Amino acid sequence: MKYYVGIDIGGTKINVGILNGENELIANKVAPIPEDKSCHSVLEVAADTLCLLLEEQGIEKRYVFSVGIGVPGTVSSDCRVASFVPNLGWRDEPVADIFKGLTGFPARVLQDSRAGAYGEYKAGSGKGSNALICITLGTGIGTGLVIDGKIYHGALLSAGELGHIPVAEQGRPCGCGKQGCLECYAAGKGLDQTAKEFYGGDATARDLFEAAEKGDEDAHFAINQAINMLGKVIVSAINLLSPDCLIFSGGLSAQTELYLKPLVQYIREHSYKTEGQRELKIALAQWKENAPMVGAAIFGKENTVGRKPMLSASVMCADQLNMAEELEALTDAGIDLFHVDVMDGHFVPNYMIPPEMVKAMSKVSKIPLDIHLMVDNPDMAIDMLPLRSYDIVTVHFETSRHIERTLSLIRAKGAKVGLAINPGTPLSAISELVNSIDMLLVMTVNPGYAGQKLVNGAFDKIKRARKMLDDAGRTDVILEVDGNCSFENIPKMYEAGADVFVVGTSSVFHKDYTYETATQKVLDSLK
Ligand code: S6P
Ligand code: MG
Repeated sequence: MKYYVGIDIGGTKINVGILNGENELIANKVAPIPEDKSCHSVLEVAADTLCLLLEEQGIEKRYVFSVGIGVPGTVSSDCRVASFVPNLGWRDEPVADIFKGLTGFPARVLQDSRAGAYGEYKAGSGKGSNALICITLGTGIGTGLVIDGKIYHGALLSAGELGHIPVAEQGRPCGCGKQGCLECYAAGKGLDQTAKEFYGGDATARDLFEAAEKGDEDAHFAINQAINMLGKVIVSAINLLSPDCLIFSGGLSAQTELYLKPLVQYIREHSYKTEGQRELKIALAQWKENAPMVGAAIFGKENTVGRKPMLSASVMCADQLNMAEELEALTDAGIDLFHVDVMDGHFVPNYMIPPEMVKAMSKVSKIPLDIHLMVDNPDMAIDMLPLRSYDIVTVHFETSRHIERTLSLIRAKGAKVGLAINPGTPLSAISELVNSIDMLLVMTVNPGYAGQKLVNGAFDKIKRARKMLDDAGRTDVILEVDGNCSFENIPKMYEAGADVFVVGTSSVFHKDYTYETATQKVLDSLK
């Protein structure tokens, strides 16, 4: 089971929600924006709220596939940095990286109104449309566009700023630095201002609507003026884009009789139409105030390459005389990594794959090498290995007196850092090292030979290993299992929390199957 998290960061509150694979909202939780509005503090609250929500729902962290974060401002094109969030005073904040640091979850960032539009397009009132405009009428005016199934950001990334179209010469000053912007008249803050001008003091838009309801002509007139301004701008957008769906959300859209209905009427009367043209669908947001959170979750899900099971083919089980052909056949079968066992006859009672052979393998294949060092002098072996940035070198905890130093030698050579433990080594022995590794290898047989039986308690140890990593906030560390990864055991190991399976004689090299059919059989069992 996988879950997808959506977080909507607003001006005053943070809405955190969890979706399942069917884009159904399982639960959400709202927290106030802290007094200190710095990016780190706000994300800390978001992270804590998420942890609490996961706990309440009994969802383990490892089942969280992705996180999408909606922010009220401009976002960089790589969806990681909030470039400008005026209401919170953020500039160039690496939101995705900060959140990953706090929780370990991979995150993607998106402007909130675009997130709202995407949520409605994917799972709400806009489902099935080809071009959608979603307008949030709140304190300001937020606009999200989805065109041909894609969020439209604009070449300069600022598409959809309808709220900042000028509607009055030398008009009211706007937070954007200009004057006379639409949202200074037709959104919540604009109507608040109008109410103040009418009634003075603390009057708000609510007073204006109440007066209009009671028949006050001036209030009515002022509201209709606002509607006309907004209507004109929306008609321009419709005439420019020819959408088939227009969605409204936000507090003001709940003013049905006095605001929304006359606005829709204005739009229908004034937008350009050809004869026989399909009717533009105009609807309220199905997800209401949850739309940006839901949209962010779906966006995160679609833009995250999350944890997926990977197969690492143990090349000591291949035909040693035809290694190049074997590597090719395994690649064609869909193997993700080549597991290379290096044994010195000391740490384990066997000899295997020397550095020269590793070098030859990395020359003929682009697939990452997953080098499993079972040697008494790992520092020397690391020094001899030819390594690429995407190769992983794994050292046994039991083989180094200064294990942290050994791990840093791998890091210094630019490769990924793995740490292995024998069946007899407790997880507590490596708890200090979780922040120094990219992969943890839990041995499910005693190292040395292929074709052995699983040791007792293997599944439980995998579970505890995953929990230890999750608890340390290292949900990104890959968990590998090695030894008797059979057709039968792999799904159970996956369920227990392993990501990478060293496949040997008990699955991919099983004598009754070709590499291709065996690989497929394993992958099918993990669907
Ligand atoms: C064993 C070695 C392993 C084996 C693998 C074989 O010391 O580290 O990588 O090659 O476990 O798999 P199987 O399916 O034969 O147990
Ligand atoms: Mg191995």
